Amino acid sequence: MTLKKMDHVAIAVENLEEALKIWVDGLGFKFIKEETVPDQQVKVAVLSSESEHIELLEPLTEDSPVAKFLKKRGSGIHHHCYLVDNIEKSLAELKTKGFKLIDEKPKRGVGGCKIAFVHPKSCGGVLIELKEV
Ligand code: CMX
Repeated sequence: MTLKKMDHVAIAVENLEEALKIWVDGLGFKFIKEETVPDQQVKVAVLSSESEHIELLEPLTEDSPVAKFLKKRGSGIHHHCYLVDNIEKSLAELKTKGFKLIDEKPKRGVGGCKIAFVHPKSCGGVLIELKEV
């Protein structure tokens, strides 16, 4: 399988408006867009620097993955996302290699892209998102 390149790092936040003060007003990231992703129960702010982008994730519901993460660990890096050419093929390859998949089939992420998550227990404690654009 080829992870083509990193797409973004996602950061779990309690409140997007407050987080934007840090990342946009303070650190100088450019605000690209805000979007709700119903499949993942999050509101997402996409930000960019000159060469990369990050996503800030605010949970929409109490029992969503990001809400659980915040309760357990507080605000911080939630996952890394990597681009792949063919997400179904990549998931099948990772499964064959013994990785624990959270999503056996892709879901819809920001911009309607196909996305799927690989469990942090299989990836040295890091939640990995695969994305096909
Ligand atoms: N990174 C690293 N480890 C994580 C983690 C994360 N983001 N989220 C949970 N974990 C760890 C927990 O710390 C816990 O570890 P221990 O057993 O050592 O304590 C373990 O995974 C289980 O965690 P949990 O709190 O019991 O949570 P669940 O098992 O219910 O869910 C997970 C964990 C990863 C399966 C769930 O968060 C998930 O399905 N994630 C994928 C979807 C997602 O995160 N969506 C939001 C982002 C959407 C987007 O960007 O579009």
